Amino acid sequence: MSDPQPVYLSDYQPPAYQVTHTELTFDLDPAATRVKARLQIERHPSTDSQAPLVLNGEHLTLISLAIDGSPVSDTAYQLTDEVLHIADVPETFILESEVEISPSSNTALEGLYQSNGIYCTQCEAEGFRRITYYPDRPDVMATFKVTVIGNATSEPVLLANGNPIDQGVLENGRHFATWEDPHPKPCYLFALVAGNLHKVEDSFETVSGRNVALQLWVEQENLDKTEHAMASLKRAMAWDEQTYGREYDLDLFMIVAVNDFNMGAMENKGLNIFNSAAVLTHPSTATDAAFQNVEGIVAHEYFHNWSGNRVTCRDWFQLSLKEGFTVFRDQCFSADTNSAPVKRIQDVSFFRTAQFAEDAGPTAHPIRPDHFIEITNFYTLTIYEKGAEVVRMLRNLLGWEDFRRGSDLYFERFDGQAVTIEDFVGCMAEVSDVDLGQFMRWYSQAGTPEIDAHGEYDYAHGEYHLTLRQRTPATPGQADKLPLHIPIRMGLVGTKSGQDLTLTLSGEKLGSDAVIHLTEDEQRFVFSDVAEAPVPSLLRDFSAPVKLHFPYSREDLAFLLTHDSDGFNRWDAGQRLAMLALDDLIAAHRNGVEKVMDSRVVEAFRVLLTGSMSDKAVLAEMLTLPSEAYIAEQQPIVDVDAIHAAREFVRQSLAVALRDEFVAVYKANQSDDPYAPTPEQIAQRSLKNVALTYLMAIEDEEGVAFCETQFAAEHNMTDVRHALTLLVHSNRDDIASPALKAFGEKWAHDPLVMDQWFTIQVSRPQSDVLERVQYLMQHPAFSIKNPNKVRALIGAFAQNRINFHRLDGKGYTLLADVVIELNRLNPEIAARLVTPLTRWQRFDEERQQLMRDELVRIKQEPLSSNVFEVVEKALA
Ligand code: B3K
Ligand code: ZN
Repeated sequence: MSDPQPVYLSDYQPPAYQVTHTELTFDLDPAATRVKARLQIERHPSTDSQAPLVLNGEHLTLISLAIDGSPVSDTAYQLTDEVLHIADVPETFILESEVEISPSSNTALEGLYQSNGIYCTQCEAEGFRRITYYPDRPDVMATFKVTVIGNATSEPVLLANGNPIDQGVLENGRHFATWEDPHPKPCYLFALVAGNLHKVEDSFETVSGRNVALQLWVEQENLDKTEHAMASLKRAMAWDEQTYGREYDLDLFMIVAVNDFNMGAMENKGLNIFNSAAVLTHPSTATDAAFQNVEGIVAHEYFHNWSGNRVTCRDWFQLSLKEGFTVFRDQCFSADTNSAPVKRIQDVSFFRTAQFAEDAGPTAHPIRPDHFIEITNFYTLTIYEKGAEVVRMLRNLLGWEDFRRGSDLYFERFDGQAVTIEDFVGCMAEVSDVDLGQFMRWYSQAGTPEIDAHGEYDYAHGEYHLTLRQRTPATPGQADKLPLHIPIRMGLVGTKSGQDLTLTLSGEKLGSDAVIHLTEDEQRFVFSDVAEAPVPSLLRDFSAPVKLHFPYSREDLAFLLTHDSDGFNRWDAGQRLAMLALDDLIAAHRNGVEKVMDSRVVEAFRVLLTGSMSDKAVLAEMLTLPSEAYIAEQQPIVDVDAIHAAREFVRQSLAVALRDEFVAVYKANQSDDPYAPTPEQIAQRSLKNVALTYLMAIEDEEGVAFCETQFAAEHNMTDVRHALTLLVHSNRDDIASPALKAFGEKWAHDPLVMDQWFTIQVSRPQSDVLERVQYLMQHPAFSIKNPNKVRALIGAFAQNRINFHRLDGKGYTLLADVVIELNRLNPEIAARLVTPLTRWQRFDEERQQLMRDELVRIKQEPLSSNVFEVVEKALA
């Protein structure tokens, strides 16, 4: 067998044949579902009349094939494992086919499969080809009419995209429903659901006064977990009308929750299918983070109705066109609905940890890749989150009003079309007259740009000289990089006044907070009329997805921590200050020298804890130390043990020095109010639980008692889970073991809570974790076929840095074993799971060798194209 081959953006050709209308009939059966397709097909005017019709199709058994009512003879077509080739077809015709598929044996969860007995589909990116023979590409857009036939008892509910137009009873206990979607769509947005589902219903009146029925379909036992998702949906619908002028375009919008799903959710037209983890919430089963995640994902999928569905991607290289824009939209929605600074801090914190790591590793790729082997591998942090950062930069470069005009133009001009990133950016340039030529490089250059900044205050002339130098490191296949257009929002904070000074650049007054544009490799900015020595506050609100280095002293950082007018940079100053202390401690640990806590960090924390900061949510973030993963990203070679030891030392030192303050904060933020996922309550819980985390760093007796009480009170899952986690991660097994057991028994029936139960155990620092993972893989609640379980147990273990990276290599072996098994069952999940091993270059030689050995072992297997592509890059 030859290795899978890449496809190239430069090879793009418009489709030779368009499907203008698609009719499908599904006769459902677990192992032998019959799918009849009736496609109206037209040859593209520029296509040669001899051009064959080539349709994608995988894992299909062809039963029959006819053109305009006449069977296609065996010699007139060719069939491979991947395509159906018909040599001679008319200019316009009806193609009818019938195939058989087996949803019950579909463990890849792409195409039509069964989850807990419920039939459901996942077609993005290339899953529709597992349903019927079709030109499975996003630039083929058709109207759809779909009939679903199922068993009336086991599949009382039969759903598809669009509006229901017919239903009825058939013989042998069967029944049917017919659905019609009037909006032409690519087949990746096709959806079908059938099973024993129950609905919660609501409605939304659109801005133009139309009534839209909203339905949330779940299994019966989950009916009490839908309220938050429904409320989030309504908020998202209203927000998109108010913010982007976008109204919903069908009379019905449905969301279905299923347990087995590769990603979070899918934006199928009018029929979103969700991973149950991304939709179900209840105060007793879901944490605040889960509530916020659900709100964000419900909104994200809804927003796709315009950014993705009405206007879609020409080809999969343009994936970020819909994903980057839609992530940006959902981020803004969540910021408007909750605490804006906290949303930004959390997003950036995650971005700088995970996307920076991706951009620095062997699978680094541009926001618009120029080739891929398996598109499923490109649903990445780069396409999604870096894509969103680039859209955010556009919004900031144009200002909101022009950006909104550009977005209006984009939606109007390209409605019903499949387009490119140039089309989107072109609209933005057209309405604003901003030259975005150089800016386009963000889409084609991979890697995280690094900016070295230096500043000097010239007392004699009252000037501040700021020099910025940019470089983007080489990434696989891209050795040389060109300078990017980097907008840097900044201020100069006067060290005497503590205020932002007015920025005057080349005689022009820019105000006290302004954006400067770095476009060259190196640029010098001279600010005049600077009356006092300032500390620069650079990259405010993380105005560009870059690493910015400035030689701040610890005094500078302590000053910015309390004086910067930009909330994000106040937080970032705290992170930088903590990082400087952590660097010293990591070095001390490596050199076997006694660790000494930097008193400036202690004092900064004391100021925070006892000061008058009113935003508890931001305060909780400011009191949170950089994660081990983030610290690792800052080190040239990752020393997992030194990082863990240094961070623990800081946590314990702060807890010892500020014990009484933490106790006071904990007590002051207790509440018996009934749970609500409001920003105020979430802020209070975060702050309380951060304080408790410090107290448990020293296993303070009062802290242990707080944990026990908080766990036993069962007030809400945020508090219960946090208390249980702290106990399980402490050395108080006497209390933790019975608590863990009780929790596991109480929630044995709830898969989403059992996911949490798995994660809590396998992320503890104690060295027995590997054995625990092996043991829990045999637990009845675990299944390797369920992606949520794999993420909760194996994925979480691979994030447990000191245990996954144990020096005997057993952590790596365990992960590789699971990857090998999953490669056969679910290649998409297998390829994601292998990621931690691909980062081997970042570690010491001994670990590098162990990790590479496991990658080589995986490579020797007969691999799916998904895992092949990732492992091949990792070993290149
Ligand atoms: N568009 C989907 C992605 C599904 C792809 C899975 N292979 C989810 C989202 O971004 O909304
Ligand atoms: Zn999306």
